[in-house]
Amino acid sequence: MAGVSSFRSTLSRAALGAFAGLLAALTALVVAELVAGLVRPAAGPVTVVGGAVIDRTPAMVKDFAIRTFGENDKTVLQLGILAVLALSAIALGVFSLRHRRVGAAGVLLFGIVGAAAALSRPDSSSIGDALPSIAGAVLGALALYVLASKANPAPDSAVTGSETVSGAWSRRGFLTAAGVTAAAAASAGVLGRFLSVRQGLGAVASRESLVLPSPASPAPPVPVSGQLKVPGISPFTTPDADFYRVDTALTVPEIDAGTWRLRIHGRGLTRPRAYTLEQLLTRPLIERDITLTCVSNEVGGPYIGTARWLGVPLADLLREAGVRPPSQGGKADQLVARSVDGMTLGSPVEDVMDGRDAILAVGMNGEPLPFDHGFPVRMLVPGLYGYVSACKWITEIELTTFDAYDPYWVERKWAQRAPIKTQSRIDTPKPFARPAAGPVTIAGVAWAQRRGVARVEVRIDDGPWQEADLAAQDTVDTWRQWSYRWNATPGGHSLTVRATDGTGSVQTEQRTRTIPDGASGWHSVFVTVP
Ligand SMILES: Nc1nc2c(c(=O)[nH]1)N[C@H]1C(S)=C(S)[C@@H](COP(=O)(O)O)O[C@H]1N2
Ligand SMILES: [Mo]
Repeated sequence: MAGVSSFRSTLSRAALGAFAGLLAALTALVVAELVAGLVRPAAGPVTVVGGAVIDRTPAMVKDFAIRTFGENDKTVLQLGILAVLALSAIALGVFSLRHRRVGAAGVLLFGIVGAAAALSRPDSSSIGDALPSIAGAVLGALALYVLASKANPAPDSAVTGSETVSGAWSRRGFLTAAGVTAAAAASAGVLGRFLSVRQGLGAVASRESLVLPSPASPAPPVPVSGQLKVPGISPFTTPDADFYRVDTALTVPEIDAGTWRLRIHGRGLTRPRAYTLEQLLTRPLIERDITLTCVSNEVGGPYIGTARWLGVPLADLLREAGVRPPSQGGKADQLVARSVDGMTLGSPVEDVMDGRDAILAVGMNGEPLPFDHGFPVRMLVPGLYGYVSACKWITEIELTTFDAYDPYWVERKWAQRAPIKTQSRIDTPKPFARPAAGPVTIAGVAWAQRRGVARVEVRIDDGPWQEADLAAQDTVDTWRQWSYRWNATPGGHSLTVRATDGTGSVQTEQRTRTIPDGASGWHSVFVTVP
């Protein structure tokens, strides 16, 4: 009997400890986020630890995460961090019932890890970035210490056996302490939320009040014959809300356009330059349709989209600053773009200055850039995968060499140079669809930026390659829609597509992985005709 009841009381003591631990951890987190709201939102512990994890994740794992969780990869990471914290909090809480000093010290240790992560972030510029984690940990440790004390019998109460333990600790004292802690955490949480919303307001207002000038060189309208009306095909222009997003930012930078600056410096410049957004907007702007593609896109994958971009021609800006391409004796062969969150992307100077429409974009489909896509300014270089060209939230351009500097992804084993490979995708029918026998429209998109798409062919099972109908080409920098009328017969069928680019090269059948310079191979879809 005594055994059972002491087991039960041990269990309820453990629950008490777990509860204390969780409450202390919650306090720590909420206080840390509140202080981050005051110092710098991006210095919050979950953001900095998440960022540090992302940076240290091997490319294969990162590729797996993007593949498996898609654009939810960051949510999964944050939930993972919170789960680790919760489990540690429970363990520390239970442990602190017996050793409350050590338990509290354990909480402080987490604070030190958070502070170290904050200071090691590439966008950290001040020791103040350690403050959120430290402040949170101090208050969390205090909360755990007090709760653990209240959960124990007062020192002078006689403990005569396990039966009396549960009676000896001050239930009321513990509940009061827990209530006060919870209320404090809740108010800190509300205040923190308020502060971070207010911080973002300046950026939001600057975006809302931004009036995009009309382009000196507008894009011609997309030809009507460039847009097929097949249900299920990707629209020629991808709406902003549907445009894929790939980046390492756990907190999307919200930049106030009024304080934004772009610095250009490095080799071959007569002198460093700096531009405000206003200065950029007084220059002649160009408007172009450009299809952006991610190197992490699997064959048949979703990380591609086309938008109408408005911005400043980058080559003009560079030429004005004295930069020459290597082919004309320029000293720098790599242009490194740096974002406010410390991301670096390197493009060949030769490509940027060879006459293609490399731009510093301010507008996307008629609107200022959405925050997710780089407001206020991002770079785009047609023909290059995003990770070597499309810097969002750009704030610095440095002219250097490929020998002298490896940007973020190159340091992580991706290729230094990465022109986009010729690819095609079947949008409809979807994999494992069950279309009725008879005429079925197979359709999709094909792309080979800078070279253009000259031909698309479709193959049913092991049959001959058949020419698909092509939508009119918008430009060589955009994808091209295609369709093929198939007379479907009952049974299982595999549908395959391949494209030929403007130079006459046929898309290779050879399957490669996304690492190091983009996936290749043919896209196939299996369907069953009932
Ligand atoms: N600052 C910053 N810019 C970035 C990235 C990033 O992680 N940080 N990712 C790049 C990659 S890998 C791609 S494919 C494109 C994606 O742009 P999008 O999110 O607007 O589609 O942005 C590029 N620019
Ligand atoms: Mo990418």
